[in-house]
Amino acid sequence: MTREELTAKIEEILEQTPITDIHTHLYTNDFGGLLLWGIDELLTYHYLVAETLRVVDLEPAAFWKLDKTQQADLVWKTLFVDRSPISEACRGVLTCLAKLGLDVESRDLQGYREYFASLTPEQYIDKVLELSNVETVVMTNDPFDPAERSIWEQGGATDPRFRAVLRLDPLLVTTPQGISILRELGYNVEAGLSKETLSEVRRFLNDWLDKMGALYMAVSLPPSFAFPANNLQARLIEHCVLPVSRERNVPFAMMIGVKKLVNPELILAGDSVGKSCIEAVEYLCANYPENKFLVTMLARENQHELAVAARKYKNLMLFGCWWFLNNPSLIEEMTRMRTELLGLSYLPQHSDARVLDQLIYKWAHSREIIGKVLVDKYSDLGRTGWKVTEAELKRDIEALLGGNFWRFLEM
Ligand code: FIX
Ligand code: ZN
Repeated sequence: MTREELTAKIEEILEQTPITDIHTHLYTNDFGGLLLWGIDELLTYHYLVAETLRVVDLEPAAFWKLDKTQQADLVWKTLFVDRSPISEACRGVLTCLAKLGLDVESRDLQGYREYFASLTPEQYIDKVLELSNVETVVMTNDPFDPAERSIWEQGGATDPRFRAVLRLDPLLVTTPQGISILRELGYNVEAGLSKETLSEVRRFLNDWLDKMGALYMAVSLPPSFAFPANNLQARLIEHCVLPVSRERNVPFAMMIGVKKLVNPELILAGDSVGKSCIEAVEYLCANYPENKFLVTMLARENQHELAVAARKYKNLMLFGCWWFLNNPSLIEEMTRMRTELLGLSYLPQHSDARVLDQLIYKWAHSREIIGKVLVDKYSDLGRTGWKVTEAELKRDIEALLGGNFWRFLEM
């Protein structure tokens, strides 16, 4: 194959291969208003709120007093009209509109709103999954949130295209609050983490893994995350999460490196990033070989050592270009490095979509970059005389876009 033929074939296969998006903040329509979609939600995504509040003459508190439409109007004027929408999060909004067949050149925000108003959530879910070719949307589900919990207690997610994840931040990061909620839910727990409490926490994990049919357990951890450690978090991980994870053969996902609320006024947009300690990941993978760990780290500085760690432990599956890394320059850098170090045994991307429409742009942008890297890598292969077949390209790309995840779950 010539480079041009290889490029066309790789791009075609990337487009045609259905994706499993292993980490999102999306919901099925069963969850009502928790499922965010449409232009006003796209424009008020916390990435764009941060970019707006950097340049607009308005205090965050005043911004939050605006209603959703007013917030979206301000973001649109500030980032799209008064300035060119050149950031990745701005461009993403326009990619969504373009892929939906709307006239981006018109800059007609009202017209865009009328389009979305003409759709039902069910219609739009079908449209977005078709346009993005995302076959499975893996959610982030929080039983500590009363609004979400009540939906699960009435039957939960009923759309098989969406799968659940048991998210544990209130228990593992803000432990006192998590323990008090478990007590309210009828679990016999107390702050001191007695043997009885640890047993009851395991019962809670099993109850909710069952209720949700969750694919894995997950937590977001600060740069200071250490393991082993003499603290509540380590005790709960060691005596509750890891045993249940092992017994049920479900991975434990650690998303490491978030500095929460460095600017609290920005609320969701107020989190930042810090370099984390790879030794905690290495210790867990080495000392709990029967456990499986999905890991993504938020600092660019952690990416090389995480990829090297993945070479050492088959029970470590690294995934995604998370949050502040989900930008073309860093996605390309990370995907090249990971392919060179790990071949095809990793998961290059997840969307982290909070707004349904974002599946369209986050995957369109990532496919383009992953394709660029793969063309170079298979071209390098070709120069040795190795001729990769179309079937092999399909096999390899299927692995990267989700197959590795499902096989890791089965491992
Ligand atoms: O902890 C997480 O799942 C993070 O992805 C979110 O808290 C974060 O706000 C986000 O959506 C980043 O893309
Ligand atoms: Zn997330």
